[in-house]
Amino acid sequence: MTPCQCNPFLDARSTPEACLAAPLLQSLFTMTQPKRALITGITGQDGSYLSELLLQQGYEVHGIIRRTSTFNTDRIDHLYEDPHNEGVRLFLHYGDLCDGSTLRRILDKVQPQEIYNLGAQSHVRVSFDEPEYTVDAVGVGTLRLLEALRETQQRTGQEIRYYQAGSSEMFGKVMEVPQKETTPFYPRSPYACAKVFAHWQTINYRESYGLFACNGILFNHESPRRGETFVTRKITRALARIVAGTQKTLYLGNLDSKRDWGYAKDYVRAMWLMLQQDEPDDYVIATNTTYTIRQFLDVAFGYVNLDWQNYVEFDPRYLRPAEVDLLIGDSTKAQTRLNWKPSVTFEELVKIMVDADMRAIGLTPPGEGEALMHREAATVRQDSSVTVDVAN
Ligand code: NAP
Ligand code: G4F
Repeated sequence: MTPCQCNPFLDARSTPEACLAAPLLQSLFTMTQPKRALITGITGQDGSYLSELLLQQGYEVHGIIRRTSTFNTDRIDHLYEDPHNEGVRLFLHYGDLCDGSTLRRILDKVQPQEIYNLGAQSHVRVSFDEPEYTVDAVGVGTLRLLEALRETQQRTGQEIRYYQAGSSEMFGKVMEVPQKETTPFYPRSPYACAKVFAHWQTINYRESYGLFACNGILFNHESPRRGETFVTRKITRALARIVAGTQKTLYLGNLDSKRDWGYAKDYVRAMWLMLQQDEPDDYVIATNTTYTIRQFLDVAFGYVNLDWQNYVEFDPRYLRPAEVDLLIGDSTKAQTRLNWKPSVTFEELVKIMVDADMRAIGLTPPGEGEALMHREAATVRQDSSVTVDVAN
């Protein structure tokens, strides 16, 4: 009998029948292995929530982190375990979107089935101060990752699905209200221009090489883990200090721009859903509502019975050379095809953030936001063995 050479799941004594059954055995083996995902930007707001979601789904999660002189893993510390322990499913690798050879090496080693490209210099105002670096990390970084993916997939023959973290900033000086997948882009910052480049590269790789690559066009999404210099978190953090009596004034820029603000946890679910579909596609993820910064201030300060006008002052340093005045999304496509919808309203989001920032500095918050978080955490605990930090 000629021994079977064609499949590692068979040994030399396998019969021809077993050889025919080998593909089935192999796919059964693959099905019982945890899926492997690789996340760039795992230490960011979205990276941390996405890691939680994937671990809850049973994935093995690999994240790329940058070497820094101080620890930058605060948002994922509650998920991290010593890799020497048995059963660990979260692994971190040093790398950078500006370093293509390292990206290739990591892909080669991890061989993920899904990649979520969330890494970015994501601050719009800062992108005017550091345009070259922003475009390198956000734009060219995406291209480096897509190339590494293409090469790895070609070499291994194993499909790698790709998610690109696109932004509503790409709509910029909006050509249509509300904005949907077909609305033309008009980017207004180095960051947004780089995201447009990354968006079209993702489509180009999908169409040229048949990659399963999706663009999420996500509108602003916030949480207690939002970076401290984005306007929502800057407000809720300052408000907590004002209540504590340790801060008197909050300096802000343009209060008239409008944003479609959602809850980050809802948005990472949409990323995952995109990669579970039969076909790759691009989706707007938004709440379909819009509010000014003033309205955010009204709800946040009103929640603790304060009038923001007594505390907020204008500082022109927070203005941008070009502003995006109005963002409001139309996420009908995602709601219809992905069965995705936001679970948290604008008012609820503000309260969640105010409560968390008050609690973080030892105050007792009004509690409506915390009640929402606990309700959600209880649901998650019912179907998961992964520890999730409910206070965050
Ligand atoms: P974030 O909190 O600013 O996190 C950005 C992540 O990217 C961090 O982990 C950061 O690492 C990492 N990073 C920065 N430069 C990098 C580089 N050169 N190489 C590798 N990693 C790098 O952003 P986020 O709010 O979670 O957003 C996630 C993604 O979605 C970003 O691409 C953002 O542009 C996009 N997006 C966000 C929103 C939103 O409203 N949040 C909306 C639309 C699109 P460090 O921790 O070391 O800095
Ligand atoms: O909170 P922001 O800095 O967010 P922005 O510029 O909308 O960008 C965020 O959302 C994008 C999605 O649309 C992401 F792609 C991007 O990565 C980032 O996550 O500013 C929101 C608005 C702006 O109009 C800004 O001019 O708030 C205004 N603003 C007023 N005072 C301020 C301030 N923004 C900041 N960061 N700081 C202020 O003091």
